[in-house]
Amino acid sequence: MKTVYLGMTADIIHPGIVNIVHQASLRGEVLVGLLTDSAIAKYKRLPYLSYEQRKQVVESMRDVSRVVPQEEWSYIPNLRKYKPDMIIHGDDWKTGILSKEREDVYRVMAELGGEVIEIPYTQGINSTAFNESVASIGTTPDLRLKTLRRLIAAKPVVRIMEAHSGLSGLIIERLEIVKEDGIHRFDGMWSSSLTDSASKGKPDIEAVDITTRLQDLTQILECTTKPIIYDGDTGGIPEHFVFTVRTLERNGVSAVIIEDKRGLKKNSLFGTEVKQHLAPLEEFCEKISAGKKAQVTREFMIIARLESLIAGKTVDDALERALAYVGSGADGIMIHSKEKSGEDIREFCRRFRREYRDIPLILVPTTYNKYTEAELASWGANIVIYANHLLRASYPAMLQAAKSVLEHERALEADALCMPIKDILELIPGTK
Ligand code: SPV
Ligand code: MG
Repeated sequence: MKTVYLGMTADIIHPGIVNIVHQASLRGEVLVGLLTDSAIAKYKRLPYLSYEQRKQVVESMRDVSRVVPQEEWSYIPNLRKYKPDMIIHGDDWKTGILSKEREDVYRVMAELGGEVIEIPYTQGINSTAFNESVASIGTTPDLRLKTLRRLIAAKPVVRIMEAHSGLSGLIIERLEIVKEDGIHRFDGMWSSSLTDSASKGKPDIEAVDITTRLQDLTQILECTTKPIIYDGDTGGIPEHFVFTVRTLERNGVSAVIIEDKRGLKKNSLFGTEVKQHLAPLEEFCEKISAGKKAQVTREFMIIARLESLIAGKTVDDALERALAYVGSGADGIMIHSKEKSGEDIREFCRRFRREYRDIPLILVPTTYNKYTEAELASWGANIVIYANHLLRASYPAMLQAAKSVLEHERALEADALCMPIKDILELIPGTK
């Protein structure tokens, strides 16, 4: 019996997939290479179902003989490993992002003495179109909450951008750019205390209460599906923090980050220009434990944020605290600094990674912004947060338009600074 290799994601099983599986089974035993989350994450959004769930579905298909993991987006490693007699694919890969892969597959199959079978693509039915319609339905709090942990496991570095409104959330939800190494997109959103406060004309001193911040977060939840990391400031007193944890979980937020400061919180980027009071280590450990005990789901993450470097203390101090916080149950560590060089952060990462290889490490490179995500990942970072950029970008744009109207005493000149009316009308589905 010949073997026919078929790579698939199998998040949504539709007639197009049933057809290709059947076509494969007419030619031999069907060996399905099921793409893992990390193989998919490079090019596409994570599937709705986990690998194990997708495997269960595919294994139950009558025409499938065996399911093996395909760990890479490329078919080549599995073709070399399993040496199938044939590989089958829809002819849609002749153009677009898969055409280069097609060439490689032809070359390798020729080397292996195998054959490439192309079958006509089932018109009108494909996973991408299905994914789009599923995305338009939205998500559930449970699905959204779990996605952050899956992304951390699937991606070398998870890319998070600040959102402070439905509109900024939509940019993060939709924006994609195609680069040589795949499609780049943001993986999720940061609900920042700085930008939430600033957009209300309030200082970043925990003056905007959680109820108000949650009302605004609801706008983002309503029009997006990607995971959210919530900036919990100091977390307040433990007796209050436990309620915050449950509120966030109920809303499908994936993680809260709380910082080890106490008293009147001032924004970290002031550094030692203002008095930054660090919380005593034991006190902060208790808050983390209280939060961990309060959470209902297994997947929600409580991430401890170290403010030692912000308060002018040493990397030693930060490290001692990090180890204690992990010991108290923190699911991840965020280390913050306002130094431009990044040297303090790099040293911390190196030393922290010597102690813990797998605890997620979160960096917020607002000041040390010369480093790329790949460089930060090589230091040991799992998540990179761009903490305030959409709000900071929008303010000068608004200011410029306002100045132009004042200057010219009419709006004609400001028009060139604005998006066309047609575009804003078409931006949000359902406006017409
Ligand atoms: C925020 O975005 O509110 C943060 C990050 O806490 S920072 O402003 O750098 O402190
Ligand atoms: Mg903040």
